[in-house]
Amino acid sequence: MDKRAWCERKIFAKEIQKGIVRAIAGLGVGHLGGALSLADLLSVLYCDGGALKHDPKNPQWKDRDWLICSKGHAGPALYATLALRGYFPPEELDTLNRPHTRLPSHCDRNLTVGIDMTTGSLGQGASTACGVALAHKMNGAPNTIYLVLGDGESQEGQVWEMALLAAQKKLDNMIAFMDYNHMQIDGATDEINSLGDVVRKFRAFGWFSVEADGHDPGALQAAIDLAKTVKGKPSMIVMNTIKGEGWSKSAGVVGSHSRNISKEEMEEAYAEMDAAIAQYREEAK
Ligand SMILES: Cc1ncc(C[n+]2csc(CCOP(=O)(O)OP(=O)(O)O)c2C)c(N)n1
Ligand SMILES: [Mg+2]
Repeated sequence: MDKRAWCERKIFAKEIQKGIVRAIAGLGVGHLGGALSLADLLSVLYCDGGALKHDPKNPQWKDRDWLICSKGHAGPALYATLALRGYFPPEELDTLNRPHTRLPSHCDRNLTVGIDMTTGSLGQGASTACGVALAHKMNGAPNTIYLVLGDGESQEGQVWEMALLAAQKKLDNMIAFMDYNHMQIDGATDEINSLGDVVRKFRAFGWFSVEADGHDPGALQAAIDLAKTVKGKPSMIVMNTIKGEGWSKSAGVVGSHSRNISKEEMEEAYAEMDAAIAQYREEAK
């Protein structure tokens, strides 16, 4: 990926992060950390010319790729992304989790245009993604099914049941990402129930599996390109990320999982994100 494309993706990721902060500050509280850590991936997938095939004007396009965010508490990250791509007006971010909103805190395919699967009960989205990928494969359909898992989420037995079946069914139309931010709701994943060498574990389950820096758009795109060349196996891209990345008060902080954001803090976070955008604009020249 050339420098310009890399910077464009970083800028789009920062815009996503600003949308996340806007939505959560609007309500006053929300799942910040695990939303911010996904911004670079969502940028690589959804930016103009990104990896995920979609059409904001035709969200139900049958040849589109799917994104199933099994860690459904990261809903604000998807909403910020979809708003930037014109699925709905950015002002709607201010309705996050309020009565009658179309943007509940956890993803709901029946409420939000552009959301492909209802998620929030950790582990379930893994199974639904596997089912959706299997159905598309049986139909010989061209779609890629992208799945996003959390690292804490991957302590769920359901994830490993899915891993068995996806390999058995040779689901090479499924590319999964683990947002390996090393933190779950109330502590470090390694201290609570370590995943160990998760790349090797997925390989042992019959998957193609690689690590990538989850904050480097070039590394993410290269891993996706590689996964797309794999035949007869599902792919797992383990993204090394920082929970709460993008704002000095939340980066690497366990308490960023779900936290309050005041209007003053929103401005602080915006200032850091705007400074990063200015720097990437400079680098892109
Ligand atoms: C089955 C289930 N158990 C518990 C929860 C409550 N819960 C929501 S988020 C979370 C922590 C998830 O950690 P991780 O997957 O690492 O997410 P991230 O760090 O990306 O926010 C928990 C325990 C849930 N949503 N579903
Ligand atoms: Mg985590």
